[in-house]
Amino acid sequence: MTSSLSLRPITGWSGNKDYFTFREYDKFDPEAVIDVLDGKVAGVMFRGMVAPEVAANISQRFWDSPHRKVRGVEAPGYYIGAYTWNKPTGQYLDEAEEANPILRDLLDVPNDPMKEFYAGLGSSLAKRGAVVRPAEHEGRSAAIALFRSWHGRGAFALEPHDDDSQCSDPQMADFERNRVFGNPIAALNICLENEGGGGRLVYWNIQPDLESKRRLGVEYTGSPYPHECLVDVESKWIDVHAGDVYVFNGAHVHAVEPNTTERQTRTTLAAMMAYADPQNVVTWS
Ligand SMILES: O=C(O)CCC(=O)C(=O)O
Repeated sequence: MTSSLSLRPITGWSGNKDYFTFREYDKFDPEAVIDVLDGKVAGVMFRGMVAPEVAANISQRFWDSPHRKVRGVEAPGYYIGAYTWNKPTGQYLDEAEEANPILRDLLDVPNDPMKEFYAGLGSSLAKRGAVVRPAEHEGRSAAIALFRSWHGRGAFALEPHDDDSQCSDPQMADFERNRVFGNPIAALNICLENEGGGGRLVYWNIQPDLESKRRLGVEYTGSPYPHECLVDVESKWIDVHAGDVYVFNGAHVHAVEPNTTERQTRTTLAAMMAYADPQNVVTWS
């Protein structure tokens, strides 16, 4: 049962108006992604970065795949890939090892947007003496991506959550990702389909502090934050269309708005990344 104590407003860090914005671009600019990694801006949106036929081709491959799985109550929907949330390192890496060949096969298409994204980001980081690569542990690697289609039927298709709490999960203390904790978490999302209305990203101007996370029991999971705790927090509702690629600081509480009808589907291809040290941006899913 939720106590009135846990429903107190969330406290934490909020950015000023120069920071708390989603900068819009009409083509990919990897330097803008580095601004998110550096914590200079909350989010960046590359409108129409993926051509409609490429997005449609990849989303069709997702829906047709025999490897598509159902995800449970914490984030209802369908997915292909592996996710780190609330599990030990060994389990995640086993799942990543199984998922990576499937993901490579699904993305073996002309103009793979992940390849384009990492090639651009890699070149920009190289000028700073840094690389982007999957997080590792004892010679094993993180999953390269995660396909998802959220289908929560409540106030949100995906409940309000943050992406940085899980980086301090003791179950994964030995995983290289643990080194990113405290740095901005850049959440990469490539929208493959979102026909009709709804499906916006809801993004609150708060990075919850440890006291709030502990009070709500989300210190290591970052999920879910009760809606009641967020009503007074500034928010942005970001329109998302097929072909858009967006990157935002996942340490802020965020959620996904439901589509307007149950038959609509909103499918994205995602990964997360952050500096483990000044020379290494590591990725995971
Ligand atoms: O689909 C989106 O726009 C955001 C997804 C998200 O919040 C997540 O995967 O943590």
